[in-house]
Amino acid sequence: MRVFIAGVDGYLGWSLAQHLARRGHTIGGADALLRRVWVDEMGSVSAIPIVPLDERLAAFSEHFDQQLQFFALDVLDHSALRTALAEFQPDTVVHLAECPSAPYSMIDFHHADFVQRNNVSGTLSLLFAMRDQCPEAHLVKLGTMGEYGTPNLDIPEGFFEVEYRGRRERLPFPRQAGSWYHWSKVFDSHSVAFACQLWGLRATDVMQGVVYGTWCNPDTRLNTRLDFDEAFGTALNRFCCQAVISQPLMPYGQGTQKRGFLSLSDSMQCLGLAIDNPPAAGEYRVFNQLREVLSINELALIVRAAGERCGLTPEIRHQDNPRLEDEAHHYCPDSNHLRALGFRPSLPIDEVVRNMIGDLLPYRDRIASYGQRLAPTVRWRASRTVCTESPH
Ligand code: USQ
Repeated sequence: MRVFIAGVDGYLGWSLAQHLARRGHTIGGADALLRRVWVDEMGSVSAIPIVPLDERLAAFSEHFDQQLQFFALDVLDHSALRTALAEFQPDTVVHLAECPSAPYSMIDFHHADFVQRNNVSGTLSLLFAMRDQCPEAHLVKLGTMGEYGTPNLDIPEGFFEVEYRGRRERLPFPRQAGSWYHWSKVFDSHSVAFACQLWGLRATDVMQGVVYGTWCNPDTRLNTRLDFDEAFGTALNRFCCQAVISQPLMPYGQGTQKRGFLSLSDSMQCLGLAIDNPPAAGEYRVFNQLREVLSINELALIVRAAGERCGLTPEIRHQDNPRLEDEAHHYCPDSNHLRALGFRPSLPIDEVVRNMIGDLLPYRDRIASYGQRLAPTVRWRASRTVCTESPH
């Protein structure tokens, strides 16, 4: 298949391009390289160094026997996006070109506004461009498990049956997002569902849990980034970096809050399965994409044990929770659709964590020199600064 990855330079995008190329797909992609800019704005770097895009593309063609057709564009640039899709003629479009950070969206008005415009309008731009340039293509849209929040009910995959005043209906499961970022994904879900209904587009909306893991290759130009700053580092990636530089692992609050998790390679496997098994024209389907549910305390214990096996002595130190989130709650999401398509989780989490620590240890000094970026400063209820001017 011809797969167009919007956001091909990111943590998931760069890994996905390689995963799919290895499976015989022809890859094209677009990126405005904004993730590099945002992490820089947070005063941080990727723990695993990444090379400039032209070097990435050169390595890609050497290893995968194809040129990745790259379009330097922002998906908000609607006419550039239309031209790119017209030229590439994808069978599948994977939309990863969004700002993925809850804390970044909670900094102040400008960041909340930026994240929502970037994500919500970017998705609209892509939907209209697909309608006009490749209406048969399958959209794989990255959503988030965080759209659902933590309701006191089991979480189905997108829809549930409701009975109300004697009538029954299949409705979207309620969304109760916990950050301006997560709300942007909720709006996206509604836009994608509506575009399928309106124009007969076909889409898979992937409610992905928190991803962890490195993606390293002997040819380091193929490595994907791994962030650890408070905005772009996810919990387990941050804990591994903390372990490597002997900083305490930092569960927020009681650490009893639970999330769905999956490794980067399991995420690649799941996205590959969604791509290989497209829905019918007009169908909007939702996959909950996670491997297992764990509490943040369980994560910290896994990282501590893995660190000890690697000769480190990680300590766990709870931190006042900067977020507004339930710390004691029910959490039981369904995730049967991908398993029915053949998803078989790969390595267990403790093995992945040991491998991650091994991949990160050579960069210990690099991570340590940005170690102060691990401390949370963005607070959900009171911002760290009052910015009157937008950085964007
Ligand atoms: N947490 C800690 N300590 C840390 C960092 C996080 O205890 O040092 C806690 C948070 O309070 C939260 C949980 O870990 O309860 C997850 O936080 P996170 O920063 O790993 O993930 P989150 O902000 O939820 O966002 C990440 C990705 C986002 C994706 C989402 C999936 O950045 O793009 O949508 O995971 S989900 O969480 O299922 O919504």
